[in-house]
Amino acid sequence: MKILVTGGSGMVGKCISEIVGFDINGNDKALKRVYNYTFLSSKMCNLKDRDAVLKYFNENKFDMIIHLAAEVGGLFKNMSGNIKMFSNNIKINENVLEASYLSGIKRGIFCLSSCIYPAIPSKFPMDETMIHESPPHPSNEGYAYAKRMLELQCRQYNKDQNTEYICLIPVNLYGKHDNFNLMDSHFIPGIMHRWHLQKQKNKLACDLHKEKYVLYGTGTPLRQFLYAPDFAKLILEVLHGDEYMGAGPMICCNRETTIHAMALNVAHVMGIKHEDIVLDERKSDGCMRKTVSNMKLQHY
Ligand code: GFB
Repeated sequence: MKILVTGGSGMVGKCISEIVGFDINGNDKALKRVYNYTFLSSKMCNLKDRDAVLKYFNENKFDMIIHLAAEVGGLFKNMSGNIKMFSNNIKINENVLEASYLSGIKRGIFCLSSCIYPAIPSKFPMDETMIHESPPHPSNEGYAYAKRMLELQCRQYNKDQNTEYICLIPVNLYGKHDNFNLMDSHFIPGIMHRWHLQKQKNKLACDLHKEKYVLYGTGTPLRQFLYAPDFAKLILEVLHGDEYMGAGPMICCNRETTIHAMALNVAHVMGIKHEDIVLDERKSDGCMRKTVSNMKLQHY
C-alpha cells in the first residue's frame, strides 16, 4: 500500500519518517513493508502548481495521504504576510485535495491548527464544532481562512464522494526538527535560537556588558503545546485505525500554560537565570487564548 506524506521534509514529516523507518527519500531502512511511504518535499513537486500536482498524483497512484505541507510560521511571520499565507495555502490545499480525489485516494489525514479558531469564541475550551463560529485572530487570518476552507472541502468530499478525509487539529507543535529561523519561527524555537545567540555573546562580554534575555510580548497569553513526535504517532494511529472511520475533525492537545511559564521552562533547560529574562512589551502578544479540548479524541 502506497502512502504519500506531503510536507515530508518538515518537522512532523520527519517525525513520521523516524517512526515508520523510512528516510526522507523514502528508502526503506528495514525489510519490505506492507506500507510504502513517500515523503514529498517541495523540491520533488511544487504543490502550488496545479498541473504538476495532478501529474505527480496520477503517475504515482497513492492509496492514502498524510497532508502536512503548508506555508507556516509563527505569529510574526503571519502578521507580516497574511496575503501570502492565504494565497499559498489555499493553492496547496485545493491542488492536493483535487489530485487526491481524482487519483482515487479514499482515505487521508489533513492537518489543520488550533490557531484557525475564533478569536472571540462563545465558550472555552473550544471544540470541533466551533471552527467556523466567528472570525479568527486578525494576526493570522490568511492562514486561518485557508485552513478553514481545507476543513470545509474535506467535509464536502466525505459527504458527496464517500471519502475518509480526516482533519486533525494540533495545538502549537514543537520538537527537534522545528524551524528555528529568527524571523519566521514559532515561540519555542524562536526564543531557543535567540537566547542561544545571546548566551554566546554574553560569554565574551564583561559583566558590565552582558545583556538580558528578551521575551516578546507580556508573557501572559495562554497556549497549549504538543510534542511533534507525539502528534506524528497520533496521525499514524488515526490513519491506520478503522475505529476512526467517519470520525470527522479531531483536536489533538495538551494542558494549557502561559507563554511566560513555558519560557521559564526553556530558560531552565538552557541554564538561563529567570531574573535575566526581560519582557519586550512593544512586541505583539497575538491571540491571548485559544484553548481547545481533545474530549472527542479521548473517546476513541
Ligand atoms: O508560536 P507563536 O509565534 O504563534 O507564539 P501563536 C507567539 C506568542 O509567543 C506571542 C510570544 O504571545 C509572542 O509574543 N513570543 C515571545 C514569541 N517571544 C517570542 C519569539 O521569540 N518568537 C515568537 N514567534 N513568539 C501561531 C499562528 O500563533 O500558532 C500560526 O500564528 C500557527 O499560524 C501556530 O498556526 C500554531 O501561537 O501566537
